[in-house]
Parts: sequence; C-alpha cells; structure tokens
Amino acid sequence: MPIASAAASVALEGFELRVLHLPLVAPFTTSFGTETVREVIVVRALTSDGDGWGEIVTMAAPLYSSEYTQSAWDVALRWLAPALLDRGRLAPEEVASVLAPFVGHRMVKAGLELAVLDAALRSEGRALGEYFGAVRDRVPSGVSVGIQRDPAALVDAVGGYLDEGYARIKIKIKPGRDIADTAAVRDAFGAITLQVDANSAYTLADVDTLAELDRFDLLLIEQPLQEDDLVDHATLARRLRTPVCLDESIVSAKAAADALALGAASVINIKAGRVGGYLEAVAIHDLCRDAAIPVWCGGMLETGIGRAANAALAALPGFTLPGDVSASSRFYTRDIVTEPAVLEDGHVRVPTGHGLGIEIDPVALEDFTVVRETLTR
Ligand code: NPG
Repeated sequence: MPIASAAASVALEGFELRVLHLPLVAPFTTSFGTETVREVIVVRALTSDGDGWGEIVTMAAPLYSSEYTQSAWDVALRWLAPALLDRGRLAPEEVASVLAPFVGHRMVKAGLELAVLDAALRSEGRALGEYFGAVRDRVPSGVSVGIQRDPAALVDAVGGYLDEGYARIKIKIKPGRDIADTAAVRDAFGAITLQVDANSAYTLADVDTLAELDRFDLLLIEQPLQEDDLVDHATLARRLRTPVCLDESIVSAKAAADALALGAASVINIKAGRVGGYLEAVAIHDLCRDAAIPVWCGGMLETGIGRAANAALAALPGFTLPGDVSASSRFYTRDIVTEPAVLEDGHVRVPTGHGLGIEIDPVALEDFTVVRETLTR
C-alpha cells in the first residue's frame, strides 16, 4: 500500500540542528554497552510554509551502527543539509533521491526527511498517520528491558513493566547472560509475550546455546549475528525453532528483500532511522506485507519527536506484532514535547494533529541543548 497521495512541497530556507543530552530514568544496558544519557540530534526544518521537526537517532558512539553523533553532525552540516537547501523548493518524497548520491548515513537522511515531511504535512493540515495510511488510532506497546545486574533484578524490572500494562516484553541478551535470564523471566511470569534481542553478540559457533532458547516459546530472537551475516543468519534460522528477526541487517528495502529471499529472517524489525527514512520504512512494510512477513516497529530511545512518528508508522496494517513504541516515561522524566506519549491500557495513541501531531516544549528543548547550529540558504 504505497503512500496514497503525495505531500505538498515546501520552500526550504534553512535547517537548525541541535545536539541534546536527555538523562535516562535508569541506565540502559545492551550487549554493546550502557547508556545513562541519551545524546541525540534534533532537526528543525525552516521553510516559508512553517517549521518541521525531525530526529537523528544516532548514539554517541558507533556501537550499534557505524553512525554516531559526530559523524551525523558533520555529514548533515557539510553535505546533506546543503544538498537539500540547494534545491530550494522540494517535496518530502524527493528528499531520499536528492540525498541518494551520498553513501550511507541513513540515520541522518531519515532525520532530515522527517523534518521536511513534518513541515509539509503541517502546512497542509494533514496528520502523519493519515499520510502513511494508518489503520489504527492506537498501537500496542512493547518495552525493551536492558541487561540487569542479575536474573533476579531482571525479574523485578520486568514485573514493573508488566504492572504498568506493557503488551510485550523484550529482554536484551548476550553470551553468558542468555539462558538463565530468559528462564528466570519465563518462570516468574508464565505465558507472557516475550522476545529476546542479542544486538549481534553471537556467532554461528553459538548455535547450541541459541537452540536452548527454543524451549522458552519466544515470539522471536532478534539479530543474533553480525549485521552483514545474512547467510549465517539463514543457516542459524534453519537450526532454530524460535523465529529469527533481523534489525541491524535490514538497512533498506533491498536488504529486506534479500534477507527474505535467503531465508535469513521470518520477522523484520523496521526502524526508520536505520533504513534511511520513514518512506523507506513504509516501503519495507509494503514488501513484507505482500510476502506475509510480520513486522514490528523498533525504537531508538526516541524523544517525543521520533516517538510520535513511530506510533504513526506502527499503525500501518502490516505491523502485526507489538513494537518498541513505549511511553516516554520508559526512558525520560522530562521530554521535549508538551504531551509526551503515555501508556493507556497497554497502548500508545497515534497522534492526530497536523504533521507529527506534537508540539515542542521550547524550555525543555533549550534546557537539553548542548550544541546548536543553523544553516540557511
Ligand atoms: O524502546 O526505544 C526503545 C529502545 C528499544 O532496545 C531498543 N533499542 O537494538 O533495538 C535495539 C535497541 C537499541 C538501543 C538500539 C540502543 C540502539 C541503541
């Protein structure tokens, strides 16, 4: 189901970029490290038709992907924003093709595209969900739980999220913190909807350990092997009963098609930042839907900007599994939007206001800003 009708074009006048530091409510540990502060880049597209907001979801260090704050900042200001500003007037659907000559840097492309899209839709009075073709007004909310001190602490953390009403639990695993952690959660909570995320921490040599997870009836195992290990993922998938879901490996619609053709995955996590934008994300949704492959919306600890966009994306019909679209309070005590996403009966509402349907809290934005730069035509 491609985008039904194109958005208006906007006359770009500039981009304002900010690096923000948002303190996390608790440290978040994955197989690649621990975060206590979310460093993120917020983009404001300045147009003669009004402003638009986007978010570049890079992390401070290149551990999840090769992109990181300083690479994103540099490429955005030196190459990508100037290329868009050179065009003057453009439609959001043209952003990807203007930026296509620049290799990689997908998270930056996604953040710039979202800011242009928000400006365009706001100018037309259209909601992002409606533009995407959303079929739901709220989406089931899953939560991603980091690696804790020990399995008992993990059970405590998961129990808290279940009490809040989250519809699905995802726990992070890594070698040495897999079977016992998963067993502890299964034993404590019975038949909850449970999945695990390895963030590329294993190799094919770990197949026996990974096969032990089969007894826990997991919804899926996410990204057990390295980003470019598509063939190994296919080999692993044949050895496991647990469905293999890919995250880091899926950097484009082409990568998704290749992974499916190889049998490397039977579920796909769609993250707009990782694939270069929300329009590419919709394209992956469409191809998976045609192939009857379930998808879910991943998260990158987004501020209220990306969180609103993710809720709109996750409202598309092919998103049949709960995503990492949690309440803002899962990560932040204070967000940069006036009405942060809340959990209601295990769901997050899809905003209906114009564009992203959020309003920026200017005081919070200012308080969290550590660097700012504006580029104009
Ligand atoms: O709910 O936004 C969220 C976080 C979901 O676990 C989550 N993200 O690998 O999917 C991931 C993971 C991540 C964490 C990715 C940190 C990058 C950095």
